[in-house]
Amino acid sequence: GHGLGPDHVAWPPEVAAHYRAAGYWRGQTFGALLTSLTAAYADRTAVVGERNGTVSRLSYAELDDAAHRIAAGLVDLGIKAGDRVIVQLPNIPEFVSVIFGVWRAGAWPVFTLPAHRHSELRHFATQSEAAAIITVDHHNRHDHATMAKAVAAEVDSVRHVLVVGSQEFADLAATPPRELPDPDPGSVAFLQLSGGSTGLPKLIPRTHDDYLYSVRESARICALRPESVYLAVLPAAHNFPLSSPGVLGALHAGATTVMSPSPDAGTAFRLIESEKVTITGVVPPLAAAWVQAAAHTDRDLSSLQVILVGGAKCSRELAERIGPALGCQLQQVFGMAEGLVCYTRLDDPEQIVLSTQGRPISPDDEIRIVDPDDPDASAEDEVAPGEVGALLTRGPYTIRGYYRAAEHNATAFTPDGFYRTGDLVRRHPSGHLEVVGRVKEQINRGGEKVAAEEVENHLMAHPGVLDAAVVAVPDEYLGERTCAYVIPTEGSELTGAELRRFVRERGVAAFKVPDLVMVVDSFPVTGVGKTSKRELRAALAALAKNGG
Ligand code: J2J
Repeated sequence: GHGLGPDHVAWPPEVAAHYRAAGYWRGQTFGALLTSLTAAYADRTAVVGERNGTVSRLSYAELDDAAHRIAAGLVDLGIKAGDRVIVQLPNIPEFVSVIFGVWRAGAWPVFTLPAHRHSELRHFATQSEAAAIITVDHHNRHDHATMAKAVAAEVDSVRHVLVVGSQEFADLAATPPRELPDPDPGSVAFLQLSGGSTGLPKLIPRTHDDYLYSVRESARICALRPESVYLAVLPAAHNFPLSSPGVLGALHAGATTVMSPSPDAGTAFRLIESEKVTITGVVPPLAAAWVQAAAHTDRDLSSLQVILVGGAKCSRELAERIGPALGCQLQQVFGMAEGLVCYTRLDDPEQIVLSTQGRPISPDDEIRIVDPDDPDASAEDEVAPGEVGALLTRGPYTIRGYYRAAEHNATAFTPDGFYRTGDLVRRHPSGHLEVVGRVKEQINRGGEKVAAEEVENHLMAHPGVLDAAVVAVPDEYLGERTCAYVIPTEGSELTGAELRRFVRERGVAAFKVPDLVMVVDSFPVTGVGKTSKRELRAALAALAKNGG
């Protein structure tokens, strides 16, 4: 690799040379991509969306112009190449013009979710030493502008808070466009967020070269064409709706992206009908909700050809119902913001589509399935073919290390650069992977990832909590929910409601607030004296069986 700097772990130079020679890394930046798309598709619609009830449509030429102006405005503000810019925007058309504007300024978007709250935003700003935050005034009754300003007051590096919809932002977005230097395509383009399993969420550095490879191949694998219409229902900043094939895959194909302001079936079905949506991507609980809603909708969903389902395991039962209920083809996707993305292919046999989570994008995605009981297992410790093991991966769009996280990288990656995904998988003879569980201390709450330790730390900040352990509890709708076991300090009277309020008020995304709280005297321990989360989960299962 080159030019990644001391905050990054680059691919070894000979590996990077191979990825270039193989044509995976093509030396194009996001800004240059938009320029070439605009030359090819100028008058076609790039983005459709609503803000405060007003529908807008941006052609490729208009998007290109908006991104040029935002870039010039950011540079005039003092944003420099390599500066980090936190982007916290809902699914509005400006999401797309803003991220391309930041890219053209040579800066790096830091992709936070609208659900993130004060303590998370402050952590991302601190960890990335962000120069600016771009947000909206209000979204879902939360005051994002005030939150961003509070973070700016606490974190020295943050010099600007830009609020889309304000006069100040309108003025910035009206800056006369000018050509700006194109960054090195091998350099970092943005920071994505990790689902995490330890303390605080890690930042994931993705380069123009590596990400555009996954976007280009995703668009091809999902058969996107200029006539396609992609509906973004999940928050666009998440890796799945961003790139699998997502907003960027749709743009790459010259297609149209429709930004859905909400994931609910009512809104999505209305947009599928009115915009003649051909493809979308959802998490399993949403797919289940849509399957139910489709049984009694008056909307015409016949334009829909493909629905991608991923982010969490799609059960066989649900997989079987999706196609018939929505009148389209199911495509399973198993991906991660760190890199590796697997898809079932559109011409795969039905049995494979229903029972696996797909196979990797690239012939150079290296897959090793290793001893699940050894957290230090190396790539050589492979299980027998067809057996379940822990998934390690390395490849042309999988990071070799988190941003500014040397200590964590030492365990999250093998010494030879394989990423320990923490997922338990089995490989079918066809090369397709079936996800059967995980070894990481994470709860997958319907696709939203909760790091057990992060929530435990919030709970332990409560003066009445002596110790806390957060585990997953099976849930019919979400697949899993979170349960916090807490041991009170002597004499303290803890209630679940009080602890949930406490965690929420510390400023975290609502999906991280424990769904269940169990106040106990002690935790079961393992042979080596560690809290046995396995036994805590078993205790919950036994409770559920005995009717709670
Ligand atoms: C089981 N577990 C899955 C699946 C992800 C496309 C799609 C999803 C993500 C994503 C993504 C799963 N079945 N089909 O980035 O580009 C769990 C695994 C994985 C973790 C990654 C994309 N699809 N998972 O979900 O970074 O545990 O990315 O390691 O949020 O989600 O989470 P995240």
